[in-house]
Amino acid sequence: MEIRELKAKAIQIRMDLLKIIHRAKTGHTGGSLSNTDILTALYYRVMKIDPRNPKWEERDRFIASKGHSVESLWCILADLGFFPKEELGTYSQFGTRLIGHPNNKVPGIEMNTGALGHGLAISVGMALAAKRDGKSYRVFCLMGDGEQAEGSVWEAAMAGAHYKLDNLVGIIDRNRLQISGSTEDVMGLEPLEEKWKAFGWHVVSIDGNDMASLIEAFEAVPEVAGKPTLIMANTVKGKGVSFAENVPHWHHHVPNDEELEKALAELSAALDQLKQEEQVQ
Ligand SMILES: Cc1ncc(C[n+]2csc(CCOP(=O)(O)OP(=O)(O)O)c2C)c(N)n1
Ligand SMILES: [Mg+2]
Repeated sequence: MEIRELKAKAIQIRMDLLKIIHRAKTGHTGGSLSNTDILTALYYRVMKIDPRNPKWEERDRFIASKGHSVESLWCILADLGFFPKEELGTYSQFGTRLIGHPNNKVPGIEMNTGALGHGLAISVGMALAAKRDGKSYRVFCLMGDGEQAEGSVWEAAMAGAHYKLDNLVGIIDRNRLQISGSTEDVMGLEPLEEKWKAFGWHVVSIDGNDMASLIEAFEAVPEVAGKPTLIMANTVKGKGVSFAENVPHWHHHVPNDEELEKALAELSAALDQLKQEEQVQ
């Protein structure tokens, strides 16, 4: 997909995820909106995947370490045909596969995640397995910035550099908020990029809601042979919905009827704007 198509797709995914959260009356709205552009870039352009063959051995792997923001992922997997789109209506209902965190009973999900701090260690193992098996697949692991307070992240970071895993890409959704407020108030992280560099990673810092920057950063991997890459994706929590942006309680606030209507109107206006820009070009 081209950049303009990816931008439109990300808006569509934001609309879909708001609808499923509203219907289920539960979800992690802010973090799903902040990582939508990252996931859209990966799933519609960067990763080698085959929705008709989810267990294809050569596939790139994605680990959603910040598993709570699963709604954008469910909407993307459904849109790509990993499972029927109608199933999205069962999200968080009794007996569904589409629960509030990634569940490996769903095609396209590699690993059950949701307890923060585990995804990177799993990703290190997968990337090491690829090297040892002589395979060319890459492993992409999306972490939260609040998640960086977990010590296990740093053990995995050390191992990733030790084993020279240049097929491993860590992405931090650096939206500067976690569940209870600013990351810097809850557990100061800065200087975060320097910490990753000190742990032996190649660090790239970008606007994580800008599609062109995401594609450029992902397509440059591996920029440094023998080093894992860390993409610091500077994002806005709640991105795309003006009244949710940077508002801590939208971490798991569920839009009411009025908020949903307003949010969908804003997003469809953004879609119209994109179309107009295309016509001008
Ligand atoms: C081990 C663990 N402790 C606590 C939680 C509860 N929890 C869910 S989301 C969250 C905040 C995560 O913040 P961040 O990583 O910044 O994610 P984002 O801002 O992208 O939503 C917490 C503490 C959890 N899922 N796992
Ligand atoms: Mg955060």
